[in-house]
Amino acid sequence: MRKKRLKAISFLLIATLLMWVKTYVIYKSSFNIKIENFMQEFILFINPLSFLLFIFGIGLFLKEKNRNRYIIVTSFILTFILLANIVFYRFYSDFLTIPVLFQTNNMGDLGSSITSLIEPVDFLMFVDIIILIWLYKKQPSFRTDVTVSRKERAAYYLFVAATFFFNLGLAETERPELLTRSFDREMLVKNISLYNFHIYDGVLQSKQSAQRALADSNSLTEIENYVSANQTDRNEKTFGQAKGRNVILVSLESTQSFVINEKLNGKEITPFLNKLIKKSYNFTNFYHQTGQGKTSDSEFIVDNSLYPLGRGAVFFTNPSNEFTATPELLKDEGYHSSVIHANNKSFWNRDLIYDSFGYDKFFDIKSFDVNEENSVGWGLKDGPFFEQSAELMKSIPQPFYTRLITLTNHFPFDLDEEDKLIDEYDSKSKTLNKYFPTVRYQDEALKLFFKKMKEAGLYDNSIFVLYGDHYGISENHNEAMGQFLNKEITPFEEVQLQKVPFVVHIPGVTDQHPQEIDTVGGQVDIRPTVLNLLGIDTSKQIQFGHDLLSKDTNDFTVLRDGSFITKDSIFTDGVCYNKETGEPADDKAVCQSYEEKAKQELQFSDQIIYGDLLRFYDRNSPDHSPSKKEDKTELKKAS
Ligand code: GP9
Ligand code: MN
Repeated sequence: MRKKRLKAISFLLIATLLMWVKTYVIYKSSFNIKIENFMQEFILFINPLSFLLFIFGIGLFLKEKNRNRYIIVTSFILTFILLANIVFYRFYSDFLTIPVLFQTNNMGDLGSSITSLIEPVDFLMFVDIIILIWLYKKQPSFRTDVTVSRKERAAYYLFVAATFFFNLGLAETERPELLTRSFDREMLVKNISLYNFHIYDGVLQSKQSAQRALADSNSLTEIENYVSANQTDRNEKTFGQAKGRNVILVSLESTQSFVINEKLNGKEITPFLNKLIKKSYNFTNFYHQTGQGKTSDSEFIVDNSLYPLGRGAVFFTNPSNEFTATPELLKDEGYHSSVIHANNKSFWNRDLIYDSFGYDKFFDIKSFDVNEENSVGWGLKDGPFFEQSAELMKSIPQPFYTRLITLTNHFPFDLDEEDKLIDEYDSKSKTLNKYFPTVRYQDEALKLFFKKMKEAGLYDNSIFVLYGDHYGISENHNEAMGQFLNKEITPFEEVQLQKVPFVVHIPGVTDQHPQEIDTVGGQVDIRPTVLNLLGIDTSKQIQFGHDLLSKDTNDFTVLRDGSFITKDSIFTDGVCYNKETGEPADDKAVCQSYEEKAKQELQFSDQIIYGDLLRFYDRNSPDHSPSKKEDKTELKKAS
């Protein structure tokens, strides 16, 4: 009896086993998946199983005769998907995604060389299918032609589900928030398999396409009206103050404002920054506005002056949207644009979205000399990163706009002994304790960077824009944070802790006339503030930011969770606080007028992203005519 049952699925199990082994062999031989410990290797090994059992198991619903054919055809299709990924990987060292398949220019590059990318050994991939066909034809005893009952099918799929959740559970412990936060393709393949990654990608894609399909040019009218009604006048005194200079933005990893001008055991945590802000425009009421996309969200905000999404990372959900990012605006002024970051180019999908933003160049990990000695935690240490970046920057055509993204001050804040310039803090939170030495290290690296910029002759003709990308210490560490700051971390304080540094240093200008600016602002304001300093008018842009140097101040910023900050109040979790006392406000009206505005802005921004609405906006045509823009998109597609 049992033998008969097993016989019912023997062909299916053989096919699964062959495909499982094949997938693992391909993982190891054709892709460059970094494995750091045994658990990761184990997850990689088991991850194809649940999907393969699932897909082959569909055969159990088919008539006996068709079942075997289905299994062979499925093996063939899966092999083809593997092969497509292998070939694509050879060219791009990346996995296939649906947007990539439709990126005609990418595929164009690949199309011509596709034959040269296929190697003779690839045909070995079909060996297991030949075995399957041989078994099917010559070994009837292996054929699956016994009827399977409903109960048996249910039991089978229960097992499949158990396998899947076992895999996902392990993956989640190895990489928390894998599906919602960490969107690196390599990470997904490593944890949930190449097959499930494609399904995941497909779900993202269809969700997004539906919203895009429903949008038309009218969807933008209301937003356009809102944006132009909310303009602030520019400050004529600062407008153009840095005209024609190189723009060097530095994203300070996980750096919050509370470390600035603060000491630990009598030692400054950021001695260099503390000095620099005295020779700069220093914005003291400035907040990060990131969501789950963390660093990538901050990049999105800074380059577009739009809000990130409430769920997921724009970098992953909408990489092929039409954007009017800063590189595109600066191109009109003759600027070269680049990003410098020592990580895999596909991390956060950067390689794809930077193309959409119009970047000329991405100096990724391949541009750097990275080895055991100069790495810690997430990779290349900030010191050597800045040093090597300075070298790279010498070769960029001027004027340039470049964004450098630091890495060392990243959770779990690991640091080599020799780089620890201050003590760890002493509290119950290991995370907070370790945070201070890495912030201190980053500060030292910044000092080195400025020195190198001077040596490279790039200091005087540049403008330096430094900002914190997002929080480093989450609310899970409130108790320890309270101990450090010597106050209880209430929801009101929690919002205040979302403040990050924003410093604009203009050699020859701000060192003569530094200024502390307490206007309430957020990352969306970076672009209009910086571009106005360059003397570039952004009032025609669809953007939510304002020039924080403007006299006609706005004093309002909304965080991605809907909390907002104004001159006098803070609104969070439905409570309106008086900024001065930190107590719930007696007069709710101080928040009420802003509540609608906060919701509205986030909603408008979401609509722009999900609907890909900027494809209907032509900043260069006098009436921003949507129809012309549509033509432009069509033209682009056709060429
Ligand atoms: C990775 C780095 C960190 O390249 O930017 O990303 P995060 O985890 O901070 O979003
Ligand atoms: Mn970050």
